[in-house]
Amino acid sequence: MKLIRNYIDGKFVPGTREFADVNPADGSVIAQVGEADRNLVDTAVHAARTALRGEWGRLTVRERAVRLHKVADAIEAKFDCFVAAEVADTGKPISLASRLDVPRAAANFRAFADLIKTAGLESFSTETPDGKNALNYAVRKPLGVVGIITPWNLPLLLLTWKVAPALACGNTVVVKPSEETPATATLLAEAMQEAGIPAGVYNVVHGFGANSAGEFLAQHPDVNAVTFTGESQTGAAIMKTVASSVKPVSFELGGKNAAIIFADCDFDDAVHGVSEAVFLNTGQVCLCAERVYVQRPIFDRFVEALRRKAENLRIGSPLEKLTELGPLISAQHREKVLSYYRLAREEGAQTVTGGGVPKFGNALDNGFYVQPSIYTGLPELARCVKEEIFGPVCHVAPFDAEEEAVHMANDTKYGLAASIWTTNLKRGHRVAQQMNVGITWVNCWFLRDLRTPFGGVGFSGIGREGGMHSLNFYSELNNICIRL
Ligand code: NAD
Ligand code: 6OH
Repeated sequence: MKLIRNYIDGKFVPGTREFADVNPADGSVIAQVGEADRNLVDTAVHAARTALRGEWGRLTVRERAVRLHKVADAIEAKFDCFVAAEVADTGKPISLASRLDVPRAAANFRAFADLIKTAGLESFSTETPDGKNALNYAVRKPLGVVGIITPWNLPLLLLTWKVAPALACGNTVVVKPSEETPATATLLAEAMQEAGIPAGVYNVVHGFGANSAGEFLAQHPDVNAVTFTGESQTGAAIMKTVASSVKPVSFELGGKNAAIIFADCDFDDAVHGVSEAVFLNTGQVCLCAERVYVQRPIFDRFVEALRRKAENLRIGSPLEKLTELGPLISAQHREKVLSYYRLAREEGAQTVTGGGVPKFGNALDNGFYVQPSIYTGLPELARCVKEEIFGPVCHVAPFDAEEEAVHMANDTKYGLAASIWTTNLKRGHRVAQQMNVGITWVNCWFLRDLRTPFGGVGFSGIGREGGMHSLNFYSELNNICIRL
């Protein structure tokens, strides 16, 4: 059986215990994973700290950028290995991993390599009391050792979204990928070696959250900052863990995102876009829409068109090129999603489609599949309308007036993303500007430009990453004031 190892100080090391890496498409064990105990996490943090003072710390910005481009080259050279590993770990369709996850991983390194070379900083000419001048300018320094804790839904994409800017700013990192999807973080270590990233700059520790590698990393006194993507409750736990050492945190957390569809939308475009927003990656994207609000004149037609989309999605083996919908990540997560399917009915919803588990008559029946599901008829206070489900499911509700849609969309403790579908651009701007979220799309969804601010409000996160926002999180500014 294959062993997925930790990567510490440039070496692949087994753990002190092992746990199973399960393929969600058929429940088979694909590898054992070496779990890092507190000592191994400590060794990784120590290696990362030591590497700050070595060759890595002496590279110029331009030299760092060249190495990061080499990491992207190495990812592209191993494209098929990364895709295969990501598909086996997550069960996502091979077409999705090939067009989204792996290309984005390479793009993350290229984007931040290019940005750090051109990023400027403010300077101010300041009048002194004696009528002369002082010059203020800031210099950018690495934070030091950054702890990076990531989830299972877009494992490599979300890991590299943080590793790339952290390295671009000159930090060293210790990453703790999700226990559900450990493979690509270790594979990335091979790419780092090939790209000439010095030992200790990129370290991987495998394990779980509480009382395991995740918590040991967040607690470690020599970790200078923690960046985390995952559930809001986990964010709260990590915040508690780091509070006593006053570490900066960046949190990209959960969502209960709304899509608002106006009667004047381009109907087919909106149906297609909302279907993607609900079902992509089996609904396991933090940006997915689980609340769909449709203006009354097109409500019935829209629900019917979305139903047809859901029923025509090709569910099946992630390895089939044409598969559009894979399984959920785990048996436990499937139980959670199915419990919401049951709850929706208990709360009085009408099932438009789905609500159960598909049958294949082959090994996929041992996988963690659910049917894509659409519900209507719930009151806005229903738990299924308020709580993040993180599956291929949405509730569709009608609205009459624009203000009503804005109110319902904003009536949530989350605030990650929203999408608005209208051909009236004035309305698009007006509604978008009223959304209490970090990211609003008009007539599109998950259209990403890596320079833009990314993050959420309320339970959806703290801070923004992306472009200069990432550089500002992953560096400390030292302002220098010189009396001239
Ligand atoms: P999760 O919070 O369960 O786990 C994420 C990571 O945190 C894992 O590596 C886990 O081992 C670790 N962890 C868990 N408890 C910990 C602790 N006490 N201390 C330190 N580390 C700990 O999240 P998940 O189930 O892997 O991912 C799904 C969730 O992530 C959803 O809520 C989704 O909305 C959210 N998410 C948000 C974004 C975003 O950008 N806002 C992106 C992707 C996923
Ligand atoms: C959440 O599941 C998806 C997050 C996406 C990004 O962070 C990104 O940079 O595209």
